[in-house]
Amino acid sequence: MAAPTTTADTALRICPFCEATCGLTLTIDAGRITGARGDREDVFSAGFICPKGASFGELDGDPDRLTGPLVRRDGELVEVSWGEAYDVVAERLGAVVEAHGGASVAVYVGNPNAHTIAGALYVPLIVKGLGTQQLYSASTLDQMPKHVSLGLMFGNALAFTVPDLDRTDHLVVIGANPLVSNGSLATAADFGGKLKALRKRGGRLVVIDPARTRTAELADTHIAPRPGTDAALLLAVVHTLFDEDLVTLGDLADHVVGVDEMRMLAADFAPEAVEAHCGVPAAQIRTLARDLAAAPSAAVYGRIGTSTVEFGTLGSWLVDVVNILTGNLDRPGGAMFPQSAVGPAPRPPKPGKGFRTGRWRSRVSGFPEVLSELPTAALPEELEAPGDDRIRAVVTIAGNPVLSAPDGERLSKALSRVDFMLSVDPYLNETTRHADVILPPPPPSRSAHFDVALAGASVRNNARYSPPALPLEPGRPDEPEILSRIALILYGMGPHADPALVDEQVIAMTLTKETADPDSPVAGRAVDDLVAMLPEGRGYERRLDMMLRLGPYGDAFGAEPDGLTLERLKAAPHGIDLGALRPRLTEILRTPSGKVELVPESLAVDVARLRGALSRVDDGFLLIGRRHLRSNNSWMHNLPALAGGTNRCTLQMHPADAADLGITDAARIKGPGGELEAPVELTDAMRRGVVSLPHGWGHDRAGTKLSVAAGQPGVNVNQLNDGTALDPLSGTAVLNGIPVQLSPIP
Ligand SMILES: Nc1nc2c(c(=O)[nH]1)N[C@H]1C(S)=C(S)[C@@H](COP(=O)(O)OP(=O)(O)OC[C@H]3O[C@@H](n4cnc5c(=O)[nH]c(N)nc54)[C@H](O)[C@@H]3O)O[C@H]1N2
Ligand SMILES: Nc1nc2c(c(=O)[nH]1)N[C@H]1C(S)=C(S)[C@@H](COP(=O)(O)OP(=O)(O)OC[C@H]3O[C@@H](n4cnc5c(=O)[nH]c(N)nc54)[C@H](O)[C@@H]3O)O[C@H]1N2
Ligand code: SF4
Ligand SMILES: [Mo]
Repeated sequence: MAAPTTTADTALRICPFCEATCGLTLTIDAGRITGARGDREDVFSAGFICPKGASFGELDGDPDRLTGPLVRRDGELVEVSWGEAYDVVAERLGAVVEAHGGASVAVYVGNPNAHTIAGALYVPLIVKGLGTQQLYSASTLDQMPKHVSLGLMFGNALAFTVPDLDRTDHLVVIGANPLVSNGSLATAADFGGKLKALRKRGGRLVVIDPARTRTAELADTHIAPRPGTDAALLLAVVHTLFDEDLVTLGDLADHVVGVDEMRMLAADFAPEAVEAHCGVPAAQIRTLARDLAAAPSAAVYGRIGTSTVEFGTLGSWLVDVVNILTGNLDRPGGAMFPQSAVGPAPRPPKPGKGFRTGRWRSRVSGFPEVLSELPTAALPEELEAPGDDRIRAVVTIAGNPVLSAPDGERLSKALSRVDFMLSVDPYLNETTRHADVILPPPPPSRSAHFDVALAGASVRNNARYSPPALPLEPGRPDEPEILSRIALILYGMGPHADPALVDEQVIAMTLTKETADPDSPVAGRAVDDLVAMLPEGRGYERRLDMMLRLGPYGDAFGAEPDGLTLERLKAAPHGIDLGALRPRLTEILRTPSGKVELVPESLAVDVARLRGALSRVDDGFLLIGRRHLRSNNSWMHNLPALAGGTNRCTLQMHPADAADLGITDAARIKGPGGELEAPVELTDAMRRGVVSLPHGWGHDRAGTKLSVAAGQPGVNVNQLNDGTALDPLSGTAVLNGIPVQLSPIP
């Protein structure tokens, strides 16, 4: 018997597959990832892992992952060398930009960009390089309402209010299912364990969800409202707090304006006035308010079910209004502001410019820009619309909007007609099959990792860095290099220029600005001296080091000798714990008044729209979504270990509803955008009148390379949605609470 030629090895790697950011220990054998387990010494996740993380090796080594670039020749996508692929991008994207300007290029940015260094540090440079106002992302299918409400209330659209899970006495989860999603905009490994610990220390958990989810099963109280009614429900909680004299601002009193306006705004939202609309008894709403007010500390936490709905911005806002009126914002056990190690160092309090939307508008429907983005639900119409200022080319980076966004068929057709489409994506899937060039990043084992985007949403401050677990294959670029080369093309330097130039330019610009800012930790210092202190090596490492050193825990380039640098972080492979969340409202506030604006004007105006909806009590059946522990939006159905079993694309409905309609095994579902047929799963966990179908399925299209997913394609729920229903303040698509008609399939 031949002796083994290699020995098994291990490497630490933060998992990039959801917001929990668990530290994993990967097993490596013969240059492949053969296993993954939770890293017990990780300062943040302490050994937690879920089925997706455990499948790291399978995902990393999926034979359907693209190993090299594809370029369309005579209608067919063929493999070419990296050099050739970049040349095609330079020529074709360059031609579009030269003839029509970067503004004629639309960019779609998908969810995994929130989980990669490349997404955080390089995607913005491409958007800037184009100078386009045609920016679309998964945010308008997700959390944009929260950005808007945070922007309006605090003057800071990125300052997430996160429940202090480890210390709260009373948690209200509305429209989230963290036992399955593993938490979102509340970065916590082992969310379920934290909820169990809350109950064990005598705290209470309330879950508000039309479905009795796994999270609801764990709760003391489960409230099951009609979908789409969270804003009315929360406004009735606000009403009750005023009505029963339960408002206690505590330490917030000096920092909040608009309390009286809030009282008036909530005046006609008594629990008794909304109970029919919400489908929740008034007494239950009053109890919800009283318990929140009585708890020593409490936090309301809302997510997808509160966000991707008709009144998404109002609901997201009211979550924090309740946190404020019960005195729970910015205090331990309440809703707090995390402090990212790569965020800016705190500056002295000062009034800001506030938050504005609508600096430009979409061409067809006139939707306002929000955080420089237009609604993804409007992308099909924007692509179809003729005119000299029409979209000529599309770039997608880590996104699959054909399945994730409303009316993918229409989007699919429109994408097939643009002059040029470039996708940066490891898979040939429902969206990228339309591309003229696909540039695949290497598998995650060969990328470095730092959670730039998620560190600002963590329930405990921490910093962790994983270098690549395996080296890049010879000749294969990593994603920072791929995106840098696209940026170089847009800067007019050509794709073969040194990608380090991109990073050096960012570094020079950032340090020039910082050294000129009297409130910066490096105020007045010489840029060259600071640049000389950055480590040799890859540009992203130099940039991360710069960000850490300028950040709130940083060494300020030597001025704080014990402070954080990338080198120090690398010396702590299980991460550095930076402590529990601490109050920091005054650092956050950048409203013109310098106070929390409890009732921003545009929100007060939108309450009138909500008032108009209260008379709606019975829309027939309403469709909502759901996630599965072994899913990740549209892109993990190709792994045998994750797809199949209970992770299937079924319509869940209450047995009594099914009996009424004569539905047994399968149903036809008709929505505003189309019709589908799906197998039915009967469960009394669904509220009567509500059905649920997961998203990310519908892998039955020609021209993709998803051999496992194609075997069990499921149907695309978003085909039921025509995309016309939007939350107007944020441009976010309504993905929950869609009216549908159901009929049996004989
Ligand atoms: N396993 C797994 N994990 C994931 C993902 C995945 O696909 N699979 N996706 C990741 C992503 S991109 C995100 S954004 C997060 C999302 O994280 P979560 O928001 O926690 O995930 P969901 O499971 O969508 O939970 C939304 C809940 O809202 C409920 N709901 C629907 N409509 C309403 C309503 O009108 N009111 C109320 N109160 N509830 C409603 C649904 O029944 C559902 O239980 O999950 C992330 N994690
Ligand atoms: N009906 C309904 N629709 C929904 C939702 C819902 O709850 N209900 N949820 C919405 C939410 S919250 C979200 S976030 C969106 C997600 O919307 P998208 O981000 O558009 O969709 P994903 O399925 O996450 O697609 C991710 C893409 O990134 C690629 N990818 C994976 N890793 C990498 C990487 O490291 N680099 C690059 N370049 N590419 C990579 C994958 O191959 C895939 O093509 O879907 C939304 N759609
Ligand atoms: S919970 Fe999220 S971060 Fe943790 S192992 Fe699972 S997918 Fe990875
Ligand atoms: Mo998301």
